[in-house]
Amino acid sequence: EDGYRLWLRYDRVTNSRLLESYARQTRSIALTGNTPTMALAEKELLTALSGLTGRKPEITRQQGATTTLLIETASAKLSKAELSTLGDEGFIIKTTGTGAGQVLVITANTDRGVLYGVFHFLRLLQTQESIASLNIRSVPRMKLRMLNHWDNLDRTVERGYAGFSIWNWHTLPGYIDQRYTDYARANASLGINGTVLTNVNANATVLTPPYLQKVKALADTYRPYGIKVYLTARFSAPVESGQLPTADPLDPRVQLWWKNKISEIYALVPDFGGFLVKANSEGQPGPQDYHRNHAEGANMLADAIAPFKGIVIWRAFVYSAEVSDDRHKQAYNEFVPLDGKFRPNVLVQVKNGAIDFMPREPFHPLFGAMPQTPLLMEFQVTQEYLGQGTHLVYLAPLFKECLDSDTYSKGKGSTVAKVVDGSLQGHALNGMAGVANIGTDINWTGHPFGQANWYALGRLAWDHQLSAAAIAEEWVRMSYTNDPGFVQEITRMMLASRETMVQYMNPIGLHHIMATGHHYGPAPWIADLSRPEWNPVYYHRADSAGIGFDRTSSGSNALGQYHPGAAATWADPDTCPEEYLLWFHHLPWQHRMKSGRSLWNELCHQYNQGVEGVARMQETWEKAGKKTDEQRYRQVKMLLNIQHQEAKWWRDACLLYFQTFSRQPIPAVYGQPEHSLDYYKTLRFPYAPGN
Ligand code: BDP
Repeated sequence: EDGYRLWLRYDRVTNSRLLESYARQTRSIALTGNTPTMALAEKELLTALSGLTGRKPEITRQQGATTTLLIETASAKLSKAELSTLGDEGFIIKTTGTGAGQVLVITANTDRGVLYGVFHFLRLLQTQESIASLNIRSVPRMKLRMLNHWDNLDRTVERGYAGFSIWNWHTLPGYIDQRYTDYARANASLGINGTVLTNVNANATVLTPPYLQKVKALADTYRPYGIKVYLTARFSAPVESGQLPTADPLDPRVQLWWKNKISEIYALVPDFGGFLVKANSEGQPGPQDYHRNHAEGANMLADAIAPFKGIVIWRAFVYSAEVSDDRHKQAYNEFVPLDGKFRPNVLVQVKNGAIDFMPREPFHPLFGAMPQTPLLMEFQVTQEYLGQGTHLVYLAPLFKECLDSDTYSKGKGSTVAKVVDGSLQGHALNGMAGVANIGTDINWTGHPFGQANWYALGRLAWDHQLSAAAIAEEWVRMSYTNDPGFVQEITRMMLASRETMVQYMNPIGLHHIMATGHHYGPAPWIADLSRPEWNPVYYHRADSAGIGFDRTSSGSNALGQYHPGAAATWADPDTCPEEYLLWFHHLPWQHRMKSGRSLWNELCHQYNQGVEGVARMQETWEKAGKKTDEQRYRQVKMLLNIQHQEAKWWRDACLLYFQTFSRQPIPAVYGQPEHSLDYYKTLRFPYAPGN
């Protein structure tokens, strides 16, 4: 078990009663339609059922008297009314007829919908559900369900911890690696329907004719899986590859250049999805270089791509050198005034929080604050600030926490999920993206449990109402075993893992105290970087009086960017949930916490809880892990050892450093630091990955 098969392992069903029922229901399959997508559905069924039941199913083109499973688009077995609610991606799996005439039908309005239905059906078998009498209707809650790859053309991956980019641009378009199709298949199994192939820190080379041939080869490969290809557009491309003197979006030569470029792309890739743009952020070029705003930049591209039905996804992660008093406020300040100014084919892509994919952040204040603009959610699946490649951290609880947060923008219940699925403001264009954690490692994601985060992102983009627990359980059953004890223990371990990580890295609302550049490990002491907001000290603000960032009206007033319904409880340290306390408040070391402990003692407590949490994960894995294969058992065991060491490192380095301000002892009940603060300060990792 090297992990390559992901959650599509299709090993033999061990429960004999279910095995028999599955074999009976799939004995005679009729699959009509001969599109490439239907061929994929057929192939998947053959592979899966051969594995799951041990018998190669018979698949015919026409329904006959003996058909037990019917797979077709717009099946006449269902009423027009039933089909009409499915859109072009939803599906129905329904038991029809009775007795000998009983047939299970998988249908949808399109072959893509059918493929999704087939994967759902196979998931039922993989997770040992009864299929005796089914009536399932599933329609994705979001239109754009995307992966963003921060992959460079030289195959390095920004913030990638699983090897190199899966795309070998050098051997494209001639060579289509098996991985390209396996990747598409895994995504299709989750309903992911878009992929941005290139890094947001973009390279204009991808827009040159030879590279567009390579893009075409990938788009052709992905099309049958229902996956559209997108590219990042470097805003200065007209200068770099078009030899124009300017990239000013209002300059007619620039507009013409993009128009021609876009026509060139669509001639090769008729269903090209569109562009993702990072502009005027962290040194990337953008419209502000020409004194134009984000809307003017986005609209120029949007106008050029509109005739082809393409879209522009413009990122709100703006982060320029001229920061205000609080980086937290920058995106809101720049984007809210532009609400209503974007073309209809523009979405603004917003990270879940205002700082940057921290272990815990309150939701981004832009959600709910731009009612006229579709906002696309951006989560980070790759674990840049979340333990990178070595920590077991299941991210669905983080995703859910954000999606379930209430923006109050249209009254109570205006959740972030309703903003991004378009239902709150009636946006037909809507969606969710995850920064991918995929690379050339044999198991795709480096850490075997990293796969669960890819899985969770896809499942939540399809249906954000699924619970983190349900998704974890599915994944465990499919990726490991249906053994009830194993499923229960490992699901529990996964669900607790995110909180544990928060505790040993960034408890009580602390944030951005990791090392500079590679972001690996703790370095809350860093204070000498040229831009203030690059320094951890900017974020924790520890001093002899206390610790935390005052974002109330007496401080930066970032709180003022939230609807009062959300902000009111955060504004008062007595009502603010303690998980956000130091995010919004600077409090004295003696501040009394709900536990009765002082803030300092609570900090010690939380860091220790985090370390103990990892020790519990080790115990769980030790017991339950024996029920799995040797290879992954050993891998996860070693990784948990590293995680435990690193949790202690975080605890000790942070507490020793904060102690220089609190001037109080670490209570004896807790683990004491193994080394001095100076030791931790001198640690260097010149080849830490991902930057
Ligand atoms: C930060 C990463 C950086 C990305 C940036 C972004 O450290 O590598 O380029 O986000 O999202 O988290 O643009």
